Amino acid sequence: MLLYDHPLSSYAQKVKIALREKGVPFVAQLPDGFGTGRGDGPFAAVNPRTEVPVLIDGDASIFDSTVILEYVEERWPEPPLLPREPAARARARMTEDVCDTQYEAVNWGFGEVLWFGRATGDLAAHLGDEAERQTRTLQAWLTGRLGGGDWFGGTRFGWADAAAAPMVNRSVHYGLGPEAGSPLAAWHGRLRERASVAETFAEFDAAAAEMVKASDLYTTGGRRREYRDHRLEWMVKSGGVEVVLAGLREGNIRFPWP
Ligand SMILES: N[C@@H](CCC(=O)N[C@@H](CS)C(=O)NCC(=O)O)C(=O)O
Repeated sequence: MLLYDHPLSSYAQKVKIALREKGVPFVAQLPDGFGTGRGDGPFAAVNPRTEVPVLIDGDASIFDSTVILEYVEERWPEPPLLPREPAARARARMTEDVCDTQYEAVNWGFGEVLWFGRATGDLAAHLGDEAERQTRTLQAWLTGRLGGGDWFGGTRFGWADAAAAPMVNRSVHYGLGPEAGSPLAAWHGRLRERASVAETFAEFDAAAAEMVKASDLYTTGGRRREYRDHRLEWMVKSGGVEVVLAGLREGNIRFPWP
């Protein structure tokens, strides 16, 4: 089984955690031409959006991390990641949805500034402040959903944990992690001790160290960053419309297919 992957992608991390929880072996591969938006080649053939993750399982090729997660849960039901009770299942899926849309966008936007230097001076400081404020809001929301449990579903690691893990861990990487001693920090500590997550976070750490060296890839290096839905919204609502306009002028950002 092949997973088109980028180790920094929170969406791909969510899928890898799920596969590892279920003990499903896979080979992770960075697609050729990733980040260019090129519409030819084997990657675009299986996902016209040219986004990771994509799971290839025999004749089935599946894109979108939520769709993949549903597939993985149905194809390898044990151990289950979703709880049995309908309201609890909906709750897990809502946590995932907020992580995939609002939380991921904040992390991504902060990365555009911190890793790729898309803003400098006052604008960079402002976007950094916005990322921090919004991160705190999202972490407070997640803390409420965690409640007094070890995991988001209570006593069992599950769907919402897999979805939230890469988001909160990315904040930790940025120095915006939950306050030491808080329930969310304790949850993050438990995550790091779990084999499926530890392996996935180690891949993230290795790729993040490389990213620092390749920080001009998306500004002068021929790659064009995809500005889509929640990410584009984040940049605009947080005061970075100039970043979008400059990227369009310089041809180093793109919008999604088609
Ligand atoms: N909704 C999709 C989003 C996937 C996505 O945006 N992936 C990013 C990496 S985090 C990507 O591959 N972007 C393509 C690019 O930057 O060229 C999912 O959940 O899988």
